[in-house]
Amino acid sequence: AKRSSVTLQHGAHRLGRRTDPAMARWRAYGLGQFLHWGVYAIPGGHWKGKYYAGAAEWIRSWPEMPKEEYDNLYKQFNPTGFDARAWARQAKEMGARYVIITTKHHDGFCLWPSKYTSYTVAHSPYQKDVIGALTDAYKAEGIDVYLYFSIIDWNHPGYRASLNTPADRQAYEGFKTFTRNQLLELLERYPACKGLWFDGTWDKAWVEQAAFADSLETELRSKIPGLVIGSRFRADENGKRHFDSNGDLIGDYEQGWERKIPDNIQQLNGNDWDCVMTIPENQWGYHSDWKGHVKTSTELLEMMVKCNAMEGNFVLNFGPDGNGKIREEETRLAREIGDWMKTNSEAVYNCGYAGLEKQDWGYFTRNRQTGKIYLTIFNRPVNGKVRVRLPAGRQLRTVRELKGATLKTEEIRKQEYFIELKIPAGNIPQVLEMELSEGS
Ligand code: JFZ
Repeated sequence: AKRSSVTLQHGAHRLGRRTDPAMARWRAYGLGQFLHWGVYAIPGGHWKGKYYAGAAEWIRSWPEMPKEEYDNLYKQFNPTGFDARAWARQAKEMGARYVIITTKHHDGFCLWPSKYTSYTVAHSPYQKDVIGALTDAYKAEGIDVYLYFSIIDWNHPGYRASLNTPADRQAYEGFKTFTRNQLLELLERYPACKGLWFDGTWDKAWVEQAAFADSLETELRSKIPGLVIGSRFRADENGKRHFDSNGDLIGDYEQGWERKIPDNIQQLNGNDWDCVMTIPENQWGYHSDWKGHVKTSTELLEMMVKCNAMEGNFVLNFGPDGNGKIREEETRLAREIGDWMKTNSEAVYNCGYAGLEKQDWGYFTRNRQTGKIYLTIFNRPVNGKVRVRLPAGRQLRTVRELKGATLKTEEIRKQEYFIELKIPAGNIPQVLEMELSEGS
């Protein structure tokens, strides 16, 4: 049944996925790194001996935090331990193919020397352009750079969450001009940037700017061919976010999977998507004292492959400290993930949905170019035999370890097989490659 559709001025610009090479490149990343860094890394989730239980990058909004004191923290921003190349090397070692960097979070502090505000790194004791250093360093490692930008800006005098009076509206016009200037400035300064990751777009004031945001998005896209922008930038004229009033995705990929992963591929309606994930439960910026569960590398690897198996990119967040260092826990996880990626990344890069039903032992992924099908085993059966079911018309031809032996298989019933694993049970997810043939 055809759904009813309304005519929109500012809805989706396109139905279905982008098919151009820049988007194919985005789709092939598999694994990305998110970086949340700003002046919130200085208090690191504490103020005057008190513990802030919220996300560290939100500490300014805490009643215990005097706003004038927070807004002067930049005078202490002097991360002498910051080495952009060390971060980039670590990301490369982990296997990240792209990075998303906070140029400006909700607090408004700019990690680049913006000429439209004095609340930037240029006016801190550090002075140097952090975004420039990171862009160069990641590029040198072959990692594509995406810029995170918060529309919410607690520092700008014209920023409003809602527009209730003519004076608000007037102030907000100044804020819109400022926002446009900053975005154009970023693309001009960092032309290697492959895309923008927008945030802080849920306020009523911004949601009402459908026409402005739509024309700004078009303008930004005209500056860098192939620029990738997700669904979290603009709303349609009815205030619908991510999906317009017809249910069609706004932007290039669904950007709503924040610390959560869809259960099945049907939920995604064929759209591209990313999942951004924290290592502790909900901390993006540096919090010196993580409470609660901290994810392990095998948990994170499972999340990544699960995303890949449903055509998504997995983006793991890092929150460097106020001195510019990446904490020990994050460094260890990056190394563990990288160790696994060194042997197994062919099941990740440019791999997506294999067209086979999800099974108990783990995830199928399929390389979009070669068509090779991989099995990543997270739940190893106690008998050491992986039970694989295939759809009618397809038969199992061979299964092998990556760069290893062919494994013994047994047809246990029609279109259902045991694969006998060779390596002993352990805590490292194993990847197998499988060849199928047509036939019943
Ligand atoms: C936002 C920020 O507020 C947060 O500090 C962090 O930068 C994160 C990546 O993005 O937080 C969100 C945004 C969207 C959702 C949840 C938290 N969401 O869509 O569920």
